[in-house]
Amino acid sequence: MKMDVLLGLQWGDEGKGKVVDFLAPKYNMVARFQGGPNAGHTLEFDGIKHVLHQIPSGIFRENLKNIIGNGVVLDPVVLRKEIEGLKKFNIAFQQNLFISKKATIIIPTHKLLDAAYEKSKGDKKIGSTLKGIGPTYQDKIGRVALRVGDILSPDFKDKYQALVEKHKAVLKFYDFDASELPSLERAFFEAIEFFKTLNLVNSEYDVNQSLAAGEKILAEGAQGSLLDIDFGSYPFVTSSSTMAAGACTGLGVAPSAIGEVFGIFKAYCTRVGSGPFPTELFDEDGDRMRKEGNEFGSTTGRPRRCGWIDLPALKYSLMINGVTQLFMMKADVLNIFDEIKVCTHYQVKDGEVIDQLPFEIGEVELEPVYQTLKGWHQDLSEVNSYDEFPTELKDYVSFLEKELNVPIKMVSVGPDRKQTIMK
Ligand code: 2SA
Ligand code: MG
Repeated sequence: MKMDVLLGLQWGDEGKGKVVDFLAPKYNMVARFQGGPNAGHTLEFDGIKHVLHQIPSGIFRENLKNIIGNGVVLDPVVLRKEIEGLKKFNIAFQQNLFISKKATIIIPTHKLLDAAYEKSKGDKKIGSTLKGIGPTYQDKIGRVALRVGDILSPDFKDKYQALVEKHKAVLKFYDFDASELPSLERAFFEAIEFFKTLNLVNSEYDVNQSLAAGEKILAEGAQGSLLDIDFGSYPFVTSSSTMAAGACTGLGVAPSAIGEVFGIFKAYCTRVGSGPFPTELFDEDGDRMRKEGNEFGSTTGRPRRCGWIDLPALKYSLMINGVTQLFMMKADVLNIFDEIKVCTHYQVKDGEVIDQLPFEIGEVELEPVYQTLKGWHQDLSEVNSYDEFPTELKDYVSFLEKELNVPIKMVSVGPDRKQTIMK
């Protein structure tokens, strides 16, 4: 069997959680391969809205294993809170949740460092979620990080202390107030004890054995391709590999074992945090999108920047990920518009018209070149099948499919599980 990969094609918040939850019954296992508590995956069913940060979005389905892979950075305090918050739903964590011993641990000073680095950057800040993601991956690559398996070792506290001393020196360099640390450490060590009660495994074996046994796995991406550490708008990116290839390194699965690559995109664009966003709207249309789409960060509550769909950026994501199927989310948010704009090219200021993302995307001024389509101006909440879609929405879907050259298999018309229309 092959492992399918599900990814966001924009700057995160495309609606990945909803799609994983929707597809989950077809799978035996859902696995997270990168990112950490900076993710906020929203799922809605039976009138309840759930936001997951570190736990894979397959957790609400019975008889489905959920894996947190080696590529993830994990905050034990957040994980504990998340698991305790889900207790009332009678989820069988002992049977259904498995954590890689090779996943990296976020310790309290990583969060302080995240804040110190951001502060030192002034108005050039990344707009990090301040969850400690960057500093933790930095330590992983620097070969000094603590991994989940380390918590079982008798010298865990010594290893921890050695790392904290280094961090303290850096915090001092940045003249950063670390007086919060003792209380953060108390919560951290309590969470570590809780952590020891969970299934800590060599998940690369679980994943590969499951594939060998003919089971189906869905790898669940977090953030989006345009935030990828290599291909995103560096330095305004997250610190992990958010692309399809990241699922191989983040789980220990061979590239030849990848099956479908599901690309999730919004019918428009949003971005939270700093960095280039060519189609960003600063006018009333942008405000209407934010309001209609409830575009506020599910982890930090920050208002998201909004704009029209960006085809050069989407095509780039399709290229680096080898996407085989597209899922379009939040089509209903565009119900309110008379006209729908699609950015097909960029006009470089005092330069040529291009359809590729330039290396200097952060420095050159790009004016989007739009093609305008007619809006459908119709409520979609009662629509049950693709045939019932208004013509203008069908035209929008066909236009995108033609441009992107990948089939759009599903269109989401609302937050609920049921508001998912297959094509
Ligand atoms: P970080 O914290 O180091 O990963 O931040 C680096 C950049 O990556 C962006 N980023 C995100 N963008 C969209 N959604 C994310 N998750 C949360 C959500 C965001 C929230 O799902 O709603 O609640 O604010 C996410 N995580 C990281 C971040 O904005 C920086 O630009
Ligand atoms: Mg999100």
